[in-house]
Amino acid sequence: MPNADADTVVENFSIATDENKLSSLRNQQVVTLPPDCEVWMTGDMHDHRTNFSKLAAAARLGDNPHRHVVLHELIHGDHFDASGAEDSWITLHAAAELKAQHPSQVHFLLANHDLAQIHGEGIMKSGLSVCEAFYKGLKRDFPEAYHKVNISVTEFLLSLPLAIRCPNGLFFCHSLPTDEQIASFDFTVFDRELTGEDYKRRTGPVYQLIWGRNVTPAGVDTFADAVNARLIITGHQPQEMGYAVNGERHIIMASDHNQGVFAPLTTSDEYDVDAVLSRMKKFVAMPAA
Ligand SMILES: [Mn+2]
Repeated sequence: MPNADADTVVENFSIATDENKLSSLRNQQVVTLPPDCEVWMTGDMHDHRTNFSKLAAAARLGDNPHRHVVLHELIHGDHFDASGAEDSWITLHAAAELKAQHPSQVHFLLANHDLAQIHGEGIMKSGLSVCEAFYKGLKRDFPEAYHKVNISVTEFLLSLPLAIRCPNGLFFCHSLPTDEQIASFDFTVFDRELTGEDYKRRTGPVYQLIWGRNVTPAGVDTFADAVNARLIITGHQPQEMGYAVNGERHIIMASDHNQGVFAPLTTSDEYDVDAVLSRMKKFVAMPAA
């Protein structure tokens, strides 16, 4: 059982939600980081508690006020009990708590698992709904306060921005639409309020952005030019070796296993793909937190 009571959990999610929405770095669905800062980019975390702890400990955000950390797809991992309850709310809450403690330094990206959890359906694993398993974990751990905890989780997930930009042209988002979708993609999605239509399966630009797979380097070029990005870093597609290079302007990262990586970068240095790769660190090589 986690060492947190329902009121504390709800309070941390609520603070993190407000900080996500009200950040002075945020304009509509995009957070723009300041120049001359560090930014530690990660890939999907999927409740990998060791990697999350290592990252949070190594970042020492309190001692490094110019260091930013980007997190995404924290939920839906491998911690199931015998009844099928899954408690990745623990890592999501740890991240929300980190945001509450260092609001201007911790940033999130909306991911497809978040959207599935908001809707309560949409992703199956071994024939079981991972969203149902997540609910079961909340019900097991907060039998009295389940509804209010669940609402605070949903509101937190809904408050996550779609993208993060840096002054040096780095652009971070969870994934990219397919080539076919990019041809008619609604790029205004980054710069306006969202509606239900934006989240709609297949046709909504939010859905396309966070569910898309297998974009080609040509598609990346079109997308990157449209958002005025030099280099795009995403997660979403699993990477056994921790990362993959997709042409000259796109790197895919994973942070959800031992060989997973993170990339300590800056918001002002100019990077090409090789320069980012040379900065990457594997979680397995980091000291235990
Ligand atoms: Mn994903």
